[in-house]
Amino acid sequence: MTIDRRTFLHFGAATALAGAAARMASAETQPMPAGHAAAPPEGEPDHSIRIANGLVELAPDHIVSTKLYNGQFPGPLLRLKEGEKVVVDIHNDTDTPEQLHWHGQTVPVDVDGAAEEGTPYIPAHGMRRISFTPGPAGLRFYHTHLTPGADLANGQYSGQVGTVYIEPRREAGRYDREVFLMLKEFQPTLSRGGDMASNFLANPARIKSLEEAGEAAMRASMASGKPHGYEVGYNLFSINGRMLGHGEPIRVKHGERVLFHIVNGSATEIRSLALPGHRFEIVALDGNPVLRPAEVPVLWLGTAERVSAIVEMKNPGIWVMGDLADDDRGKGMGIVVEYAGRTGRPKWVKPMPYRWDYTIFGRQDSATNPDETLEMTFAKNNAALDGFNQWSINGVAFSMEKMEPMFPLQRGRRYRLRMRNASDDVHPVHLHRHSFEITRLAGKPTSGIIKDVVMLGGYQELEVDFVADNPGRTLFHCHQQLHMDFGFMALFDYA
Ligand SMILES: [Cu+2]
Repeated sequence: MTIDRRTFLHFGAATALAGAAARMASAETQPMPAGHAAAPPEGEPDHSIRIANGLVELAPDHIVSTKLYNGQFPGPLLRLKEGEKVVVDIHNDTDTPEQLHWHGQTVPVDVDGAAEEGTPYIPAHGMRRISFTPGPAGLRFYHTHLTPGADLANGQYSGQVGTVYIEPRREAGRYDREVFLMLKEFQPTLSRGGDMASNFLANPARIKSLEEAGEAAMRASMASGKPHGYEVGYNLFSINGRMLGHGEPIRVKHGERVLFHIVNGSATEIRSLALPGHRFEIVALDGNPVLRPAEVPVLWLGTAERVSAIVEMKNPGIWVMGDLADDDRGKGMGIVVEYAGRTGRPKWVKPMPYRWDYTIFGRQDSATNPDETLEMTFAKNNAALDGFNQWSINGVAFSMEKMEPMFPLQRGRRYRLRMRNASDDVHPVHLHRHSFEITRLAGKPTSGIIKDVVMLGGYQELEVDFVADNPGRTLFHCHQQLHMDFGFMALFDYA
């Protein structure tokens, strides 16, 4: 498809560059500490978000009490406009300070919503007003950014997740309407050893040295009498806050082209999604238009990843759009798609095996050379912290007391992160306040895929590049809540 989208992509790239240039210019003319913004204006806010406890009716016999945004789950969909400044008031009606993170946006430190970077807390029973210029365009989201640790009632285990859609100056593609989907689990519990899918990534080849290191560490831990470290499982699963079969179906017409904007709002889980008899034409990853839109039968989304995909409705019936895991779908992870004029029970058909491959959406050649490469090795210390796994980057577990930057950067340079995973877990790694380009995945050079979260397979390597063009402290972490809370974070810093 189509000249239109290609034209858009070029346009999009050009405006993104112009935006970056404008940001740098304005930063140069206003003498302010790195990464800090001017005080927000007075008057009425454009948006108001209130954090408070409330109830979510996942199904008539499954009502959960948790922290919410504006008393609803998901939080209100915020439609912002690229480049048009907004003022947002965040009220906190709870007894504990909060952080609200604008995931995937290139905002300053004091807006971003991460205490590790220096964003002020939203005080308990207080309010913070922030102001920022939304961008980049596309599907983003907002979520709480605390460190709940072993407290599964808090942090992103709660219902504090909402979608942001930043309207581009010109819309991509041809579609009839948009549907936003938020994937989210409730009622978390601790378990020993998980059942999370780990064999769904393409190019599953493992790096021998990483595997030997990881397996040796695990054997030593077991030999010392330790059990497997804790994992988190869930009792209830939902799309848009409703268990499968309990919300309104997505009502479609034959021939309609529906653009799905899908957010994985999970604290810890990787999700899959299929719609029997239909294919997804992926047009954007993490909100960024892809170079080469491609059709896939199944979506895989790591924690905090987003997919925008068009589905042409050409197979009339009543279908279950759901997770491939029978257990999770059985406990609610799905939504019914209902064609006009059709009746009957929703039908699920297990899709053929399919491996997820980011590289089909980009180019199979090398990206621009970086100015500098930063090496990172991720390791797990099994059950080392009161039964929880401890995680480290280059041997250092992040300290929430010290919050020391590990990687000093220089503004304007292009950095390559060479990430090596010495564990068997899949890690959805995330960089705050910047987007990155995937430049090598499981040994294959690639370019043109822009994201802010990417899954790194067990005992695999991954390289991403980013340009240091948004000064201040910048948090890098695994988006799996258990991993980030127990050491898997690091700070970049540049003026
Ligand atoms: Cu992780």
